[in-house]
Amino acid sequence: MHAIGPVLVPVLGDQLSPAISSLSDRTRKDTVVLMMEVGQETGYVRHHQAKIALILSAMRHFAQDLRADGWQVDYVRLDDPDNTHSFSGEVERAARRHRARGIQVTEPGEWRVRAMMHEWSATLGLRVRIMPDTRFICPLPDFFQWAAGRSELRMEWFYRTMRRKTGLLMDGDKPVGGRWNFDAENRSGPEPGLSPPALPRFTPHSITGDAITRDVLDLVSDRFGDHFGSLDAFGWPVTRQDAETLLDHFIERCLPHFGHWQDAMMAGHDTMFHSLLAPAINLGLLDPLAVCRRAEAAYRSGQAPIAAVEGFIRQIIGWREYVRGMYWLDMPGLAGANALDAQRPLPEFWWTGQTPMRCLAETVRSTRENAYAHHIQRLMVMGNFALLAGLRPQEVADWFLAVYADAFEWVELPNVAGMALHADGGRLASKPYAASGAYIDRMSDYCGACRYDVKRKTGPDACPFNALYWHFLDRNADRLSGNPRLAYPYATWARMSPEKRAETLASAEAFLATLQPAAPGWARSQDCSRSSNACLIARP
Ligand code: FAD
Ligand code: DLZ
Ligand code: SF4
Repeated sequence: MHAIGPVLVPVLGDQLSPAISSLSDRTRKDTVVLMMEVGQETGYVRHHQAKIALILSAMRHFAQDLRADGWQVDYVRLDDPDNTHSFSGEVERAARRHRARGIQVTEPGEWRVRAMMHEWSATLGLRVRIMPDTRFICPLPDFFQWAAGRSELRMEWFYRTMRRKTGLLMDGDKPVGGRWNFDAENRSGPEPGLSPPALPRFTPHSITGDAITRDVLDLVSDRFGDHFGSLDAFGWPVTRQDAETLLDHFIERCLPHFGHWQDAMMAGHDTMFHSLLAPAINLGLLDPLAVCRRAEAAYRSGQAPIAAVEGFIRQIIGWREYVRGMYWLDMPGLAGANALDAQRPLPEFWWTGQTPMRCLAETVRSTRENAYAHHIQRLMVMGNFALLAGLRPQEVADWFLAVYADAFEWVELPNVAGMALHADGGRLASKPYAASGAYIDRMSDYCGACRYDVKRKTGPDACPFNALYWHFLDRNADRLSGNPRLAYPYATWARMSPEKRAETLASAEAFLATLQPAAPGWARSQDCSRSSNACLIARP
């Protein structure tokens, strides 16, 4: 390629930050920004309709902002007849179009995409500079150094290094309030009369409407109307300004109660006191450190208690940064991990929501309507069920990647394979998050109106989580009974009479036999392994 033109800067759909590293040292006159709507990304899993709409609308708004700021933006739309529908195909076409002399790009959030980028230099014959994603607080080399030589990679220790590094909630070198972690004061179950605030909704429901979002919603319902989920309640922030408004709402109305009700679940209250900021942060509309500084300011001005603010900041500079490090440390193996040899197919009701188990039905409903469920619904309802029922990790991970607006593999996979399913053999969590119905009953108001009885242990009317819990421990005894954190439940299981144990296992087996496997094609329309580039086939 005869290259005399500008430097081409591809900006991916989750790199929508004006401070993105790939633009940091570029001049406007010598740069073409390339943004690409491609079938490969809309189709490598069959994303929730609202997730596609959110990303495409946010991309189009970001391109508009960049142009207004003087950048030349080459924007390839999904309906462009010449669209090759892959990042690599579009980068190649644009490099020719602009006779680019080189490519500069911020590292992507997915292993699959990084593998593509590594091929560009050879296939295009151009210099390709891949730059670190500086929106994360912990650079990957620092994370790898932190992990090197440690036998246990626990989030809590990593989190303390992040507190020291950022100075968040620190008094000199001491944590504010004398403790690093205030979880003991958090995590209450729901109380009668508790009324979480209504959420602000954004375009196109605002009075002025938003032509970009309306166009995108039409495009998505035309092209992806057969994907899981609904667009009816679409209200995600698609611009920086709207994301800031959501942040204001969270800081004022929700943060003061965030910790206390962090794990509580109430039917019909899909968002409780959660922030809903993950999509905006993951797309780049909000800076995670700035979000944490706003939360800290709320504590320092007396607007929110330390337990709430510490709990919230831990999720972002602790968990979020930690899972990102673990993803890059453990890929590509993490995508195929299955330490508990779980082989059951994903049940159909994960897509349809048609199950008499009210906790699961409520969570799938919220997921379908909003592309959202909060953390404890993801972990202790969907994840716990998948763990106890022994669902195949790769099918569970595909589901999570497809259905949530905030799902990108770097954050979704460690949470699913590591935190929820223990498929990584305990690298991320020191014990599986396994729980019987009693936990869900304590933390939610679901059980009262459920067709199952949470107090019954066995039989067709018993809450299925109860027998499944023991079935899980029993079938994994070789792998898990040596874990000191599971000594108590294993001792309890051992104390049960052989008859009671047999009845419990039979009850679990009877329930498992009723699960209908999902029809093929809900999550993926082609054979596409996460750790390969097999899904490069264009899917317009
Ligand atoms: P809040 O409850 O308000 O929390 C504040 C912020 O903390 C979030 O916005 C997020 O940025 C961060 N955060 C909290 N917990 C985690 C965590 N475990 N890992 C990383 N960041 C965290 N989060 C995603 O962003 N994308 C995913 O695909 C995703 N998949 C998940 C799958 C499973 C099985 C589990 C258990 C968790 C998953 N999470 C994921 C983490 C968490 O559930 C979501 O970040 C959170 O529910 C998003 O809603 P929120 O913005 O209202 O969060
Ligand atoms: C998730 C997604 C979707 C649905 N569509 C696009 C798209 O058309 N163009 C784009 O640049 N990015 C999209 N994305 C986000 C990418 O999948 C994401 O940037 C990579 O997976 C790297 O994290
Ligand atoms: Fe879920 Fe069991 Fe409670 Fe029903 S009884 S809502 S299945 S925990």
